[in-house]
Amino acid sequence: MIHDGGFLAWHQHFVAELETWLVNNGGSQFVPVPYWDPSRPIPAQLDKNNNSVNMPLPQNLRPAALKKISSYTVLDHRIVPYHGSVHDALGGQMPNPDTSPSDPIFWPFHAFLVSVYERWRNSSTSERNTSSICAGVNRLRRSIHHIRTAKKAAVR
Ligand SMILES: [Cu+2]
Repeated sequence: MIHDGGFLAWHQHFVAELETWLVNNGGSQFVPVPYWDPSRPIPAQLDKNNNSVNMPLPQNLRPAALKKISSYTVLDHRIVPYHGSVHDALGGQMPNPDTSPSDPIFWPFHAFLVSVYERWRNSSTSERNTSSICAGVNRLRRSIHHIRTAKKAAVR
């Protein structure tokens, strides 16, 4: 796990890598990777000896608070401790940074963190995207970018 300032950007990239792989290997129906919110029970198919955690997003990462976060660094510093506690509480392979990506819940959990990051990007006044229409357009632009990147990778 990366616990420095690049945490969120790195995880977004990591999830995107998996999505690219899925697109190139006949798994595009799983893209975008669905997210798992740690306040919900772990879906049975994804539970490999994990503990049920019931750990909702802390108040300071919920939508109202997110809107007031003015910098990436502040967001990153709020999400890192939550991320670490959920990893540790989940058990299975999740507490071990060397093996956690082999735990099925790893990906949907990180897709969830990426969704918090994207919600912030779309709501932050420090970004250009202040209206919901712009947010929709930006989402679309990102998926198109995704597909293009995936196609390029397939040609290589
Ligand atoms: Cu992690």
